[in-house]
Amino acid sequence: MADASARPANGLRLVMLGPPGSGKGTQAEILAERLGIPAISTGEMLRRAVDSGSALGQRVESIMASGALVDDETMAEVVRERLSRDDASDGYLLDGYPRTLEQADTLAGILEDSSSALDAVIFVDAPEDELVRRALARQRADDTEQVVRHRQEVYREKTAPLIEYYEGLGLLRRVDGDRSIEEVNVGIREALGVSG
Ligand code: B4P
Repeated sequence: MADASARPANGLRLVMLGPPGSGKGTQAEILAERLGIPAISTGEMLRRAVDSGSALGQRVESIMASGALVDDETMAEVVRERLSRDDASDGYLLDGYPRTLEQADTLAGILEDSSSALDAVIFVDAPEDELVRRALARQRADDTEQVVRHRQEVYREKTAPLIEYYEGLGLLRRVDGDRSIEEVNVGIREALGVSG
């Protein structure tokens, strides 16, 4: 990637990748605020759709509750629409998307259509026992132990291949997520070469 420090921070296009419970949502919000770019969490968007009872929410509610992934076509529509909004025209931090190789292809297409490119993919990881502990401590509706374990399996099967994919593109920045929230945040900023 181009050295992130060589560009204005608010022009960055970033992806936050990691297993459920790795802290990616937590870190995305802190980092996006510091960089002045929107944090776009597909998990959060889907939860809001479920809460509002919209057609999308009704379609995805049981899928999310089971720990499975929402289908790639639906996610493509959701993300394409969100990234077309004005606030995403000058950078964003995608949290939880892409989650499959097909979604990575879709994102590559969206970027190509707008003649833009990703600057970096931040990969935050932690041991599975810690991931499960965090998710269970959070007690969200989709955080029962069975669902949490299933989400880890889905991650290993469908999302983990993205690590190699983005490594191959020279975009991957690995950060140890098994530390305090502040320490992880410092690690991410060091990995990106952004100060502050
Ligand atoms: P997400 O909302 O993305 O859920 P998540 O993977 O658990 O991550 P989240 O960001 O919320 O939690 P975090 O690790 O920050 O997805 C939910 C569901 O939506 C998916 O299962 C799927 O069904 C659907 N979905 C979303 N995107 C999709 C896509 N692209 N394709 C298909 N389906 C999709 O934090 C976890 C907990 O750890 C928090 O309580 C936090 O406070 C704590 N924590 C964070 N950092 C910590 C640290 N350093 N130390 C201690 N605790 C920490």
